[in-house]
Amino acid sequence: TVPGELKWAASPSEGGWEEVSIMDEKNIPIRTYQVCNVLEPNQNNWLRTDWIPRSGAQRVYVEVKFTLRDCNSLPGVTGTCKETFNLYYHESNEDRESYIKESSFIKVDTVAADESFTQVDVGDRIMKLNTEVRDVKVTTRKGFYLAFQDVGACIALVSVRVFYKTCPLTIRNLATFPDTITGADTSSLVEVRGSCVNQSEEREEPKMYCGADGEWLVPIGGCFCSPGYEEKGGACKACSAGFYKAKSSDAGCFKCPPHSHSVRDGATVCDCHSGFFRADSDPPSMACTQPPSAPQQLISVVNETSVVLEWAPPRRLGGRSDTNYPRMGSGSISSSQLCLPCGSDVLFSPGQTGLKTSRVVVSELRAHTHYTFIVHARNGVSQASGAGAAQSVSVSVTTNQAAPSPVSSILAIDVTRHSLSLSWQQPDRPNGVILEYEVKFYEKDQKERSYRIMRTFSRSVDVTGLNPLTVYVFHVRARTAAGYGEFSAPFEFSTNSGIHAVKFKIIARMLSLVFFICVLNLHHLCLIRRSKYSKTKQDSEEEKHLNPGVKIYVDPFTYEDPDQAIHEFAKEIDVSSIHIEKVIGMGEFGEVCSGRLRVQGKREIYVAIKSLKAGYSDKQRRDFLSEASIMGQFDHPNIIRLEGVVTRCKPLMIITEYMENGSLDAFLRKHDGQFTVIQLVGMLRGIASGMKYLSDMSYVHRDLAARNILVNSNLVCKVSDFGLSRVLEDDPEAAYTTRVRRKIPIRWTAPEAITYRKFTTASDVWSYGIVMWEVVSYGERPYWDMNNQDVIKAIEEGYRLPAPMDCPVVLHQLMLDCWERERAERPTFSQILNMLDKLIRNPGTLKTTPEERPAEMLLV
Ligand code: ACK
Repeated sequence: TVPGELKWAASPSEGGWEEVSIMDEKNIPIRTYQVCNVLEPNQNNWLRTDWIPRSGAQRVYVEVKFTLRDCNSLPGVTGTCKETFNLYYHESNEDRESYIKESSFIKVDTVAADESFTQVDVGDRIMKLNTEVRDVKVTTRKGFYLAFQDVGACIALVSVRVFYKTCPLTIRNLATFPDTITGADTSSLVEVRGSCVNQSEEREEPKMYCGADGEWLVPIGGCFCSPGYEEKGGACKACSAGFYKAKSSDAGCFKCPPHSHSVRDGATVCDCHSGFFRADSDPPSMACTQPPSAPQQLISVVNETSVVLEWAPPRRLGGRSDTNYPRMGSGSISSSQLCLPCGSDVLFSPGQTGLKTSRVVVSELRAHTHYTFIVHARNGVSQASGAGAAQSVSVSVTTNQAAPSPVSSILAIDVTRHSLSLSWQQPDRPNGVILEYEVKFYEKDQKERSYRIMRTFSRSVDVTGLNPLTVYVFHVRARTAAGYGEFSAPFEFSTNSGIHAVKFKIIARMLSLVFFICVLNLHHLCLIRRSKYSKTKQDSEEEKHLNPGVKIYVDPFTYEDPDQAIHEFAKEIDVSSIHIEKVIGMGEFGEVCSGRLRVQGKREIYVAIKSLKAGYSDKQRRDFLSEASIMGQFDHPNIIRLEGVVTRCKPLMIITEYMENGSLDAFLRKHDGQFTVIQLVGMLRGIASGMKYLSDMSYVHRDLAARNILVNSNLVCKVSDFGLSRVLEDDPEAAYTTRVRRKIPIRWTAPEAITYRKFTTASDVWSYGIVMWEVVSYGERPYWDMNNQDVIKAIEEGYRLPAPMDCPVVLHQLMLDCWERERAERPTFSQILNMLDKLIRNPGTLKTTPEERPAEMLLV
């Protein structure tokens, strides 16, 4: 198409390639380059094109059209005539290179003619045109030159076309892929990322590959039309009015659901008609709905201090199924005619909020009080609609008179051989003025077959004329104008043998003195923190009085003959009076069974029987019986009682009172969360009382833990598991410490006992603190699954167990006091007992739980 001369560089410039105009078959003049030196040998004629920019292409195609004479048709050319030419290329950034060495060119191919002709017969307009295409990789420079080398042929170059291939712009899966130049190699695939068409968003990265021949391959991923748009003919078009599309993944536009509309194109959600609403959680496909009308026919039935409320569901549910009664509003009217909230002690069953049913029992209301109850109906759109009072209904009632609630705990403040002095707190809900208390009691062994009743106006009573060393069961109930309330749960107390009568009297006197001082100096005592466990005047006075009469525990191992010790402290029982019933566990020395014991002249009682398995050594026999020798020296309601031993025949047995609820840790785990704080404190009080008794006798337990406390059917806790060598040998919790080859129950043991075996009553107090934690956490394992070494390290670094869930602050503080590093700083069991009694007398102090409990252990 070039109008003038192409002026490609030819070498030699004369006698080689020449630019010649000829007529093509349609008689149109065309330009050609020709060479035809077939008669001369050693031809080397070069023709070079102008510089061709590659324009980003990596592989170019060269299409050559040419004619070529058949050597056979030319006479006298044998040996010199050729029928091929060579195609070369040279890459270059220079667009006007004047001279390029022949050796700089790289050969593409030797090109031969598919068709040759014998005669040039332009007059007949017959031309046999050859078309040959070759491709070549050009990646190193901005462009290239092509060259044609003739070595003695008769050729006319008619056209040279140079091109590259692209995969053309296309849209696939709502993604546009641009016009893309193919790769450098014939096998190469060019990875191309598509871009989402207008009003669409990526579903998964859109990708395709451009193949070497300009074909798109393997489409992956694609796009979705955006909310409010749907696909039409490869593009995204807006939803028309009355339709919506909420999510890009939705298949298309949907008609607006009932009670809603869309006025503009491209709606993503339809608006609710006026008076209709949609809850936040309602899907856009859901019809718009309305709040419910008020509940209907609210009726109330008063039963003493309870009210049963019942109502019918609202007439209109608003097209929804999630109507509920979110909160029972309620208030009581006091004498001042002001409506006050009910308070947290009123019970709503099944609940006060989020009710699905239409019946509620409200109990624990005050007697003779006017109450108003409001029942609200709500559904998912109540909040959105802003509707309030229209959806509620109320009723007013007045409660009746009611009997007082039961007395929650009874304390023995003085115990003698023949009498017990008891005291108790007013019931939590007196429901009126208490006119008198009735005390019912009986010997435990007699059950309720014969009992006595005493009445008193005060909250204490002296019960006299009792048998010594006998367990009595007490129940107390209160009377108001509305009649008697229910009896309290049973509380057991034992008269003593007389030996400790003096001591009990003194303790009682001390307790009342302490109580009197407490009342007088309550505000003063509140200020005392750390110093509260320092020895008070009363304590030292108590010691002065008590010490002379206190029995001291005798170590059975000081006896040369162990049998002498056993017969001094334990009663020999005739095996025929024991009736074994079943095996209840395994001890270190053999089975533990339950059974009955009938001693002449006494009633049959339930007992636990520990036996020594056959094949024992002398040492095992002595260790086994040492427990009985120790236990036999104790006589306290919170220490497991020894009934006797069988040593005269085999197997050897130790008979103790039977504790129906087994060990405390397992018992608490079984009844997780089922006790009131007062009941838990009651258990702790029992253990503290038993431990005080042991410490008064100078006995150091060394293995105080919930697993070594037994519980009877009245929830009375008793300290068990005595012994010396066995104390730490048979406890599965006991581990060897690194410094001493002795087993120690690490998690329960005070640091000084772990480090240098300093076992004292103060180390028992540390263990008692751990027992407190076990009790309040219902048998949780202290320090959870930390290993023993980490526990020792943590304690050394000052960490202490945090308050268990719902643990009153005072109880946790008491635990922390038990875990004072300095053992002299820890409270005595006597002080612990006093503290717990005080808490039981003032249950209000047990209600306070900290605002936020730390999740981690405390640093003290
Ligand atoms: O957890 P438990 O039920 O309580 O299982 C152990 C088992 O025997 C092995 O010591 C139980 N046990 C021990 N002494 C008594 C007892 N005096 N009354 C009832 N159970 C007892 C203990």
